[in-house]
Amino acid sequence: MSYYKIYRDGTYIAQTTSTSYSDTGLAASTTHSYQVSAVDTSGNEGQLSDTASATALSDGGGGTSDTMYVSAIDIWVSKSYGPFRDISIRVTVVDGDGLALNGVTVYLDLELPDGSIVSYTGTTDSNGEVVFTYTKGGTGTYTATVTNLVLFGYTYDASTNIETSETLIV
Ligand SMILES: [Ca+2]
Repeated sequence: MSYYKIYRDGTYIAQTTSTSYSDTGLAASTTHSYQVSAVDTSGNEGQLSDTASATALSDGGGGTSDTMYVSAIDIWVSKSYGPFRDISIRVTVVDGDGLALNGVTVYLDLELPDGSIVSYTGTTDSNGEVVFTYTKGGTGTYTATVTNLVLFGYTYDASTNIETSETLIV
């Protein structure tokens, strides 16, 4: 095997030696069918694969406004009762233009004083914020770390995070 030929809607568009391919420059929200064939080192092309279909991103994708990142993590004691503490964590997510992003699924790990991890998943509101609360905690060190952000049409660019984790000593 030497390379692959890629067909969109029955028309040859590209060749690649990679096992993955990203198509660009498509009209927003259009659906296309794709097939591949393998070409051997003698130039003989094999049979076309079964058809796979894909839909272009609604906004075309790829621009700087289609990225998102964590603009803030805040962690505090939201309640004290006897030996117990409730620990709250607020995560704020913005898009590439710095505007609050609604509907982002936020994945967060909270490391407890005993070193164990509690994982949370939540969705941001219209202020780009989601609050998680760990109840009946003891004293010690709590560290909250955002592990992923997911929203259709957006790419999580962790390299632009203002904060990725925050620690509170209770
Ligand atoms: Ca902070």
